[in-house]
Amino acid sequence: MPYVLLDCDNPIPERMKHTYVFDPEEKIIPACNINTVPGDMTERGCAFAGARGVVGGPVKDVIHMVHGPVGCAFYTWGTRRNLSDNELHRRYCWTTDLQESDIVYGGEKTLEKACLEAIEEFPQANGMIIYTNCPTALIGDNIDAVARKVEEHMKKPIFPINCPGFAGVSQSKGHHVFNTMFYRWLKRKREEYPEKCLKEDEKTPYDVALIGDYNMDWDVAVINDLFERIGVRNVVTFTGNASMEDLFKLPDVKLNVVHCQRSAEYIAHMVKDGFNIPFTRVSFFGITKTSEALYDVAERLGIPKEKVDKVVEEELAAIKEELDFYKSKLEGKKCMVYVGGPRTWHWIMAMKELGIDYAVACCTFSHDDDYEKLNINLKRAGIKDVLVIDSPNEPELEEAAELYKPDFMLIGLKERYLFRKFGIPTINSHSYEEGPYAGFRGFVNFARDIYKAVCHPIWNTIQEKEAKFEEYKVKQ
Ligand code: CFM
Repeated sequence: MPYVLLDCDNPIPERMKHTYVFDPEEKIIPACNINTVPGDMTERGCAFAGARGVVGGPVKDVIHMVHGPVGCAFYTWGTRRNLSDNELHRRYCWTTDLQESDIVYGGEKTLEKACLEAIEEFPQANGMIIYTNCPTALIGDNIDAVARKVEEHMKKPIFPINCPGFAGVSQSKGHHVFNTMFYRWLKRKREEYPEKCLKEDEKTPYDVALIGDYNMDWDVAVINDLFERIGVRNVVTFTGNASMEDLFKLPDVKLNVVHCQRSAEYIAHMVKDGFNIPFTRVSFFGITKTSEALYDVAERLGIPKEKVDKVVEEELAAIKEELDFYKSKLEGKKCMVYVGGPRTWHWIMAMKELGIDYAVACCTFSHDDDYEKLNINLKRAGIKDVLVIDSPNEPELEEAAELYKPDFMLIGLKERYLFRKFGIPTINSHSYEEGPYAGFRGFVNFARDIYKAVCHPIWNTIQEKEAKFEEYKVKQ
């Protein structure tokens, strides 16, 4: 039986179907993307956070107006380190700061006033995204009507998105809602603003859109550089460092290249159905995956393989020495990974390339297809006995760490202090320590950050202290 019940889950046995030990001979998909069981202190985020913080937030040149109480606006304002080259981006937090009287009498007027004020204050903004959250969705404020009215005044595109926190079981629902609503809106708006679309004579046979990359620490710059060198032009990234105008060009390319296949594959499907543009799924983490991605994109666009050979060769030569050094330090170490979902499998080969054992994989909001990919990639890498936990809570993470004794954890900001107190080095795997981590050169940064965490002398000091303490206890 591959499913396991961790000791801490004795009071909530429902958690057993979320927890399994990977066995390549068995086809296991855990219970996932379902309601959290009462009593399980989940670490999941809300649907609003998925829409505002993950997919919408990186759009760099718009006013992100959060219609609701100020807390949701502030919490999703500065939580991810997605960078851009626009001065407006992430320097300001816009919200209607809803009060009790708005809840009683309706908040539409307050929203309209806030939008008009923001437009006046920030004439450089090239549009607006208006988000609802739980209270404004509950009272039924019509943000679409307000958006239409304000857009007449602003004369720039305004995208209203109704995605309150309670729209789904996790932030993953927010990704989905953003994709769907944005696509439908974009299809209409392209007719209203034809000048923002790519003209026929501006198109090339080598145009792609990178779907589902949010420019963590300039990952997009690394990917764009590789694309350029093999002769591919990235017209727009959905949504890392994207401007509103860039996003209008999403359906004007030859191929969509999907990086994060959880948060953004939805829109790739819709663009395929609506505009007949094919898409391909890739990963840009580690040597194998990045090379495969480049060969795949080149093949689909009719670019000769030799062109990619040359770039891969150059890149490998450039990173070899440094990478060999980190590998020599990290070989045989054991890792535990806890991220949203896709990166658990994006990083399997990357860890293998560094000689690291992959021991535990935890996902906050994965769906069936993510677990399928996790299992396929583990199998392909010849790894077994990996403990997998869907939407883990803190006691489960602690127990997993206790059982598997990882040498380090690829984990987020919320959990890292706890595990550091346990003496386990951690690397910020969401917005990175010092990225970019994508592509060949990014992989060296990733390896360096793991090395810096794992081989830091502080851990010896702790071990010495612990040994002394043990000695002391024996003497007592
Ligand atoms: Fe996609 Fe992401 Fe991820 Fe994600 Fe995220 Fe993220 Fe993630 Mo943190 S979009 S699903 S909601 S790859 S912020 S850049 S690292 S949990 S595995």
